[in-house]
Amino acid sequence: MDLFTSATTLTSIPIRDGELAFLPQLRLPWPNEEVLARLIAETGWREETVLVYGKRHLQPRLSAWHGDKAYRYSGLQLAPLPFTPLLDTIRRAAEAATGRRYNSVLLNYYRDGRDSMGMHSDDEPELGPEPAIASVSFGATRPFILRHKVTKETLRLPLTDGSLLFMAGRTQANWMHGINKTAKPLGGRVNLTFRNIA
Ligand SMILES: O=C(O)CCC(=O)C(=O)O
Ligand SMILES: [Mn+2]
Repeated sequence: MDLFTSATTLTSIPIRDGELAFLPQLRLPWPNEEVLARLIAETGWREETVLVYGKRHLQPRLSAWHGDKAYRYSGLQLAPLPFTPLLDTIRRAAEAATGRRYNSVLLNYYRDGRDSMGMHSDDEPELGPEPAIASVSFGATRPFILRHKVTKETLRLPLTDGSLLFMAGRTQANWMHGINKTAKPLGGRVNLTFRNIA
């Protein structure tokens, strides 16, 4: 895709009780494949354990947390790494596209279709009552599942290579989201969720 003629404005996705918008291609100074390869090679990936009902489990993906503030997530405290020039460039592109500022990013690396993320909301108190989250994806397309907490209405959004999904307003309060496992032979995918921690 020609980065200089691609759309640079978000398209709103109307949902009940929340705000969602999508940009098919975030404008960056490098091709998506190059960004994916560098993110995989240059990130200090960790295989984190989480506490589920008092038991420790290995998360089915690799992750890394960059920013100025520590972050508590499923009973673990992630010590932040500083923003790298690459992450800062992606952050500035995400800020330009969404009109919001972000001081932190959680990276997740789904090595293949067996890696996943369980249904959850990004509703930690330090994100505020209406968190603005810019979710940027590189590599294999994985469906992003959104489920309304009360109506159980379910949306399935394919997050394609180079895309940005913006979640804001009451989306985290009213919806859960996650990435399912799949038996399809898929390559790697890196997702970055830019957040603002108070
Ligand atoms: O990989 C994704 O698209 C979702 C990531 C996510 O929900 C998170 O980092 O909180
Ligand atoms: Mn999330």
